[in-house]
Amino acid sequence: MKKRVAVIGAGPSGLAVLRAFETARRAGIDVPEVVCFEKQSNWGGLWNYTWRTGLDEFGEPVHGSMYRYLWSNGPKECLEFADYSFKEHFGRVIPSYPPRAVLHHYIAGRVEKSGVRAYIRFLTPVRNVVWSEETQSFSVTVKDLQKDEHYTEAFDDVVVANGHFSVPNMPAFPGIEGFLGRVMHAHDFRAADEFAGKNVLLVGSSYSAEDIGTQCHKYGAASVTFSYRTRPMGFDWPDTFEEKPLIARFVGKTAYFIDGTSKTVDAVVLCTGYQHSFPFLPDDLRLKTNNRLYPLGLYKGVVWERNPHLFYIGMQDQYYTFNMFDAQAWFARDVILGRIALPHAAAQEADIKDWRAREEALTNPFEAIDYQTDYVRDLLSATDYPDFDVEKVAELFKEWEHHKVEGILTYRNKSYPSVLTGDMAPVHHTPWMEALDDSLEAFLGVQEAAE
Ligand code: FAD
Ligand code: NA0
Repeated sequence: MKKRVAVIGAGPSGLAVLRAFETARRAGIDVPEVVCFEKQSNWGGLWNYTWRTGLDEFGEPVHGSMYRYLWSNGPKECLEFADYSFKEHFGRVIPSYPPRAVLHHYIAGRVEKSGVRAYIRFLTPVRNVVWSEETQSFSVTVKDLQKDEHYTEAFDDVVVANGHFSVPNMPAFPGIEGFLGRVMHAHDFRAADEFAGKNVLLVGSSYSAEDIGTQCHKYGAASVTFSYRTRPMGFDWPDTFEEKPLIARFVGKTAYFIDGTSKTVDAVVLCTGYQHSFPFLPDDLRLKTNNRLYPLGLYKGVVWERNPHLFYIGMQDQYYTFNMFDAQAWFARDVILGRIALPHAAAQEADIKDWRAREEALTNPFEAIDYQTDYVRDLLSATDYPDFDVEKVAELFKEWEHHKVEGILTYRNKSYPSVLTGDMAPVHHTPWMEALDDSLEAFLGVQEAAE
């Protein structure tokens, strides 16, 4: 009987797995039957925007954490698929920081062309995964949301690609229950217009806080206050921004910080990160980690150490995204196809410990970029995923870091060269702070007219 592989999730990570198998199949290799279960009605994962928050029309938790007016926070040249350039997709060069809809178009375009949609069962969340030692296979139970029915199928291998920026990490602060205004997590933030003219407090000092704060400013917030736990972001913020330490308590609409200062605000957005969540997995198969560059338990960051038939894609904290998911997917595919032989348990353990020790010694973002670059290079060396110049990508990431320090509101106006085609991206027709329309048509259409 043909081997069967289940893929959980059709976001960039799950789609990378489908693409990897399809590429092998088209090269004449005998590949297993692949079935991808996706709980949403379309592919693209977080990039598939939804206006919904809370529960969806089926009572399922809404996966989406992206919001209107979201533009890529890193240069597209750092995430370009090595087997499908932006130029190939759009037929011409485009600026370096596209809005969400443009990146969704790019992600979808590649898989549309490789015809993998037929392998995906949409509106089908995975509910339960059980491993049988006896049959050496998994029973995967899913729900067909449209038919309102559960069913179970057997698989030889399971690839978990359900993302890890969807289930909020929600701390509480004394008095927050009495806050006289809007309180939400970044997961439920949808549009900055809501905060025009308002004073907004963002808890956290990472990408969500930085981006939602600048969005609120762009769309007319009266002031933006950040509250950090460990250290401030330290950018050269405009005058209406402030960075404060942790909140001690709320009284009415006023936040009191641990340094004794206070700020009266209209809304609080908890930009406090996300939890890895796998409610469909039993404890012995379940990755337990926080958001970091090298979670424990995964050989090469991909293969579940305790069961080599289980794989995880995209579970690391991410500088690299789409191209790293591809490198991981190609690796998982080749283990499943028997083209990569796994070393014995002690060697796997030693490899994981080595990567983890290196991760723990990192002291700044530049070292972290080099570290993830090494990781991607290591994966690339094991498969036939098209080689790309990871050293050049690392340089672009470092330039990006410098550009953010130079101007947190202007870095998205910069351009970078493609490491695949060598083409320099054109400057966008409108500076990011003035580009209020984030549609694909506005981004590409006016560009055409401007050329
Ligand atoms: P996801 O995109 O989360 O996709 C997971 C998929 O699994 C979803 O389709 C979901 O519906 C499905 N799923 C979940 N549970 C189940 C289940 N039980 N059964 C079946 N299906 C299930 N990265 C960048 O490179 N550039 C950016 O600018 C950028 N911006 C971001 C902005 C925000 C607000 C966030 C939260 C993340 C951003 N990212 C960005 C990082 C993002 O994580 C990756 O780009 C990418 O979406 C990760 O892909 P994924 O497939 O691993 O996960
Ligand atoms: P993210 O910013 O949502 O990005 C996810 C932050 O939360 C850290 O600053 C952490 O502080 C803080 N925090 C956690 N618990 C806290 C508590 N109890 N009190 C106060 N602060 C607390 O999450 P993280 O994990 O980076 O930071 C958590 C992903 O979303 C990223 O990959 C990012 O690229 C992506 N993203 C992209 C965009 C765009 O592209 C926008 C938003 C998010 P500490 O003390 O641990 O440092 C536009």
